[in-house]
Amino acid sequence: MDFLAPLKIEALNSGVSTGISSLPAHGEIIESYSPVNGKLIATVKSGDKSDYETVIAKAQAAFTEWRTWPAPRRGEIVRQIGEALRTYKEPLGKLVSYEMGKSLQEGYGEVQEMIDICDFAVGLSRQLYGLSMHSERPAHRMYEQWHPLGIVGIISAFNFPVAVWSWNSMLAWICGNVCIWKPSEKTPLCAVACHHIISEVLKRNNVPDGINGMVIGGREVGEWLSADARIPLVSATGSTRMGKAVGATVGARLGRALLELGGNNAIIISKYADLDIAIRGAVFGAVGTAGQRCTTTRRLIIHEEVYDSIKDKLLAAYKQLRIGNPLDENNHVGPLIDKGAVSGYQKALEACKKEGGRFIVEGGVLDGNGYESGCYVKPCIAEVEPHFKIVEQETFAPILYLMKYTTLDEAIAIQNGVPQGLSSSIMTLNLREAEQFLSAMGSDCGIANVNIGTSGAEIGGAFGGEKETGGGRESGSDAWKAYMRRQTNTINYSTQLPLAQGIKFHV
Ligand code: UN1
Repeated sequence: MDFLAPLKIEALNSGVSTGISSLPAHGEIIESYSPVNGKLIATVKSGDKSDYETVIAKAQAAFTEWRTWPAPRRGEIVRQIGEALRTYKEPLGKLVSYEMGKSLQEGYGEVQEMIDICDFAVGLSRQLYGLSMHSERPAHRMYEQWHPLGIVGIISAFNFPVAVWSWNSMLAWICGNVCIWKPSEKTPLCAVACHHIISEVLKRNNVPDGINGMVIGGREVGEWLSADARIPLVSATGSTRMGKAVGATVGARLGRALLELGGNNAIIISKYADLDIAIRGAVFGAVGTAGQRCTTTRRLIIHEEVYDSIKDKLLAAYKQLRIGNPLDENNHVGPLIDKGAVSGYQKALEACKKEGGRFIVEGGVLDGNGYESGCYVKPCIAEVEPHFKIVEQETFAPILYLMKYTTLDEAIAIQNGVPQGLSSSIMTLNLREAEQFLSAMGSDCGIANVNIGTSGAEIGGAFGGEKETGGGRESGSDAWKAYMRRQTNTINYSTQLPLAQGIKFHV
């Protein structure tokens, strides 16, 4: 636990902060247990409604100043945050691995994703472009500008406890917004650590205290943010159930919600696939992060001619998997986040069997030496029919469903035939198949890949999906526009007042 001291994690930490200062918190104490070994890491005092109000007031005041900073200057702050994250990559990556349970490589990878979004945001801080248009009236100029919104509420999930918050906050900041973060109460220490790392940068640069608010707590904090008309944008990552509640509450006050919710991602493996790449993509996609990414591969839709050989290769690959302490780099698969997740996994296995699923790699909960936390489960594989109810659901665990297809049209229909629409892939070396999959008649997902698995998207693309995934886009491309308001400006520099549409109006 050599990583706790550099991150200034103490036995009891405040879960309320305005960015530079941690504030006294008045809510319940949250205990953070590691799913790695079941041990208590540290505790966090959560925020109550009065703490929330303090953070909001500070954020509102900070916004009036922060919005006057030129965007490239805001970018310079984010550049320094990226530098600080490089300095703390090792301890923060270890804490992510220890508190959340993902492998150490993936913990480091998550911090790298934060660093990458900082670099992206720095460049973007000089590229918040609006268009200029030709006015239909003489001696008029028309153009658009992008202005900040104000306070951005960020609700993030346990599975990417730091990266997803950084996608939102780094972009929101260069756009001139201030943020209030409600991290998952399952990974509160990762959030506290981020605050400590960033507060040094904010302090050194005299950034107004309040741009980086945080209120750690249960679902009530999410409800306060969603219902609060002082918060023009709420960006929420998590389950579809949570997203529907946030979307409805934010929608009822006509605020904006940016939702990144569940996925039920499939890989189509064609008879023209490079089978080695297909297997590697499928196995990492299915068991990486113990199946707890929203981009995890949950379904393989396999051409009948290669079905048996894919099955054999999967069986061989799953035999090699080492399950255990994720901080030990020899292990491939760590624990699930908590015992609740383990019971969700067990229920899904039962439901799958009940519907007629056949397990070719059996699941089960591990116990004994090294598995004392009770959170380690066996990655498993079932042969199913696409119409099974359980196959239409997202279970946040390493359960992989296999299905057979004959024609590509059929495979695409199976792939699209679920309520979620986040990530999708086709493994094929056939150009016609690949292009059909990417066309308007192909995948209906926000992310569609060729010869790459469903997980592990780069930050440079817009990240998110359709249908029950919520429709939001975060991270790269022009996702920044969601964090700004567009203003159309028309300027008359003539001596007349011509009206649009040629209307004549004389008085
Ligand atoms: C998530 O699981 O919420 O594409 C985010 C990926 C990661 C992000 C996942 N870059 O798998």
